[in-house]
Amino acid sequence: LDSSPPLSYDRQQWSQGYQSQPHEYDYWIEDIEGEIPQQLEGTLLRNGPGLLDIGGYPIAHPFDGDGMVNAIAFKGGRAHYRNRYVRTQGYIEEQKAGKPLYRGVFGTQKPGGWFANLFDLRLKNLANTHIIYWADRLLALWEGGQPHRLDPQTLETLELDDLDGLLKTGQAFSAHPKIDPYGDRSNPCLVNFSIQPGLNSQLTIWEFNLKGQPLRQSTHEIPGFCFIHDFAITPQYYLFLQNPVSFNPFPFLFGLLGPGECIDFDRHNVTKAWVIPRQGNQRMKMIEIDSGFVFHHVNAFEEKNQIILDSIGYESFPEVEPGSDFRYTDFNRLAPSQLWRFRLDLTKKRGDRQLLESRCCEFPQIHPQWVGQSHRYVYLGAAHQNRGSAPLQGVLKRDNQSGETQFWSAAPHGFVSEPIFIPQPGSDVEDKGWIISVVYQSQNHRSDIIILDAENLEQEPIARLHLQHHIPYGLHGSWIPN
Ligand code: 3ON
Ligand code: FE
Repeated sequence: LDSSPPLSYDRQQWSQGYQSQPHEYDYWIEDIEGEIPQQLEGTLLRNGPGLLDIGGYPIAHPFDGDGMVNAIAFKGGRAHYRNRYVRTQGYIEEQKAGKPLYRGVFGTQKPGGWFANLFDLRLKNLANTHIIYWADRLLALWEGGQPHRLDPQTLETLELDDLDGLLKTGQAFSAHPKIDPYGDRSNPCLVNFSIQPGLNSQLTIWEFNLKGQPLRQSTHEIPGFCFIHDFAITPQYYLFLQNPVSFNPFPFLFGLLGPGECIDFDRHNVTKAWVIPRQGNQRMKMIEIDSGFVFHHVNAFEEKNQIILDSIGYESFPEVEPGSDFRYTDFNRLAPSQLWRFRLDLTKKRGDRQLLESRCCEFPQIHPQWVGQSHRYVYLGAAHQNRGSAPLQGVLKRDNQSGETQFWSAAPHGFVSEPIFIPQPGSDVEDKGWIISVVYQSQNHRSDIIILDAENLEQEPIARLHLQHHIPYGLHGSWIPN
């Protein structure tokens, strides 16, 4: 007997959100329900795969899609929409050729079978994962290569940026930089890393001041292969989880699989948490924990001799089955991603874990002033049902003090993106502000920008901005205040 509740979504409707959006738009949004708060002034920038096919050839995985940047600018109660493709070398060449010319990390192959892909180890820098604005530079990020710098007004692609010579040609710059609100003598600083994977992996970490000048740089040798998508910071430490995975390069070399498909989860091994001091000559510490697989962290903070780390954990690496089509994902066969809390004891060098929230969730966000500090609230994209794995259809807010949650849902036809928290100007209350999310509305194949009251998440949206078209499911974004 199947006792599970009826699905809160239709799989066919969900998969329509993965249709390409080849057009580039530039218009004032006219179709608005509710009112845009006058105090909401700034630009929401979002990145994500915009093309799910190249000249009609379907790509194998959404993470292989060309980066399309969206800018929604709010001013005086009005909103303007613009999207532009990042003119990466691969995008330009492939659009001209009308077919894939590069292999993707997650399994996209050039047409012509394994022979056409044999020993072609070039990867396309997709610039599709995140977009940040720091020290007058607008950067589209992809963790396998250098950032692309864009024009902040027009979103035109300017150049592959080596950050004033800091990055070597092709060197990675992760897609998950952190802003430490007080890191540079009480001023904000940007912290990011680069991984060069191998039998031993090289980890480089940088900190930049408000002018974009490097404050610190350090390099660390991590034993074994690393696939590290995100990290966390506290005032004293950088934190990296080395997931228990191994890498077998041969199917990639021989033209059979993308490198991301050559990663195997090793369920008999544990995760290594690397705790690296930001300053001084203390050595890095390694603490073993049982975490499953982690892409994203919520935040970390110090508590006496412990570090608390909140992360989204999967029971194992969500491996892509070769030959399977992501458009027909059977969510019932996937393990849900859930909110976990890890306690790393620095004196006993031990770690334990606690499940904070069992509902399937991803894309965690907090108030930016609480990065590295004990945060009370976390916002997440979450499934409508509180059990099992499912697409993200709502926004979940969790109060870590009381354990209470609030949930706003776009089900059954809507599918949400990463919820971005925007602090209300002049307030230092942790949940005073707005949540903005892009919601794909499958019933009319268009996207809405919704503005929620972060304090009272379950109320009707303050405003719902109807776009003239859809935005394919995206990855990460930033809020840039005016
Ligand atoms: O040997 C290395 C292996 C490897 C995998 C070489 C490498 C550095 C080129 C590499 C590349 C990794 C890359 C480029 C990873 C890119 C990841 C990416 C674009 C996105 C990751 C997203 C993660 C999550 C959890 C997304 C969730 C989405 C939803 C819940 C649904 O909408
Ligand atoms: Fe990410």
